[in-house]
Amino acid sequence: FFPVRLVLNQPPLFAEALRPRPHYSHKGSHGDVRLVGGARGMGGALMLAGRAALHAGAGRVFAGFLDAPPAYDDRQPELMCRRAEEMDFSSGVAVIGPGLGTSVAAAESLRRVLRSTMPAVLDADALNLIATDPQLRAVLRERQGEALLTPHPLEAARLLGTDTAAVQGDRIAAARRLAGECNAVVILKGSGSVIASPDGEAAINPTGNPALATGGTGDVLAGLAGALLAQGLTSMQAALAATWVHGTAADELVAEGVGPVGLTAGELAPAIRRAINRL
Ligand code: NPW
Ligand code: AMP
Ligand code: MG
Repeated sequence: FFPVRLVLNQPPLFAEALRPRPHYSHKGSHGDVRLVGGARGMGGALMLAGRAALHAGAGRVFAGFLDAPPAYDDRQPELMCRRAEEMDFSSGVAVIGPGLGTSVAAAESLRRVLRSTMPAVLDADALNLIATDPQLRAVLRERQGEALLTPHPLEAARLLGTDTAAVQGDRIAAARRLAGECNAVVILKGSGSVIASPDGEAAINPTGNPALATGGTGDVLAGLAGALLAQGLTSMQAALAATWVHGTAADELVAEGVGPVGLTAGELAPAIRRAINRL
């Protein structure tokens, strides 16, 4: 048994990767994020992820809906909405899972993303699909592009073939095992999120609070992580930065009286933007 690195997640680990924008940069310089999810009744998950990606600095954000797409998002018309089948996975960064559901069409979109070489954030139902389909899991293990998995404890348990209590009993071991088995960076979410890489490095995140224990905050994290990947961070840098910024946004909102009771996931996006611009 060899010692593996375990550190506290702090800005010096990732802040330098978020370099100042060159004066001559344009939207093409800051990356395309291609989101897939939003099955019937869960379109909001995709919009939350999309708003977070825009507020985290992505150049362009496309939202591919499993359900019929809206013509545009009234509260965030910068989002480009279309059907999941119409999404182009030849460039940019994919974020798949928020409100995706587990239909045959959802699995087909996931297969397309996994077979592409784009860096990809896999969240929510993308993880649930991988947990039940050994073929998809094999495609994930062997894929060329970088992958970042963002399970909450139950999603991690489904992937590991165990239960939530076992995952929570040793969160660091669970995150490391998942990273190794899937050959991907993992954020095991929850109080004190654990970030783990396939080579055994791990970090514990000190930011965040129970105001985040409400629907949609994980969808926000997925969009935020995708935007950081699109701006050139590696999957480990993006995981560290996204987790820290997401928690800091919630901590600052609580300090301002927006929570802990009643903070809504959609309110995180402007606070995420503030936290990133201060780094
Ligand atoms: P329990 O209750 O303890 O056994 P699911 P989901 C556990 C979309 N959404 N610590 C806990 O289990 C998502 O994107 C859409 C410990 C909890 O009950 C997905 O596609 C929204 N346990 C889909 O809905 C907004 C923890 O996991 C269970 C834990 C289903 O996703 C909401 C829930 O897991 C939502 O994001 C922790 N920190 N965190 C929208 N507006 O469209 C979670 N658990 O059954 O996988 O359901 O996460 O809600
Ligand atoms: P999800 O369950 O996918 O919606 O993700 C929930 C998000 O909120 C994750 O980023 C969790 O780490 C975060 N979160 C939930 N509960 C807490 C808590 N008690 N303390 C800190 N972060 C939390
Ligand atoms: Mg979630």
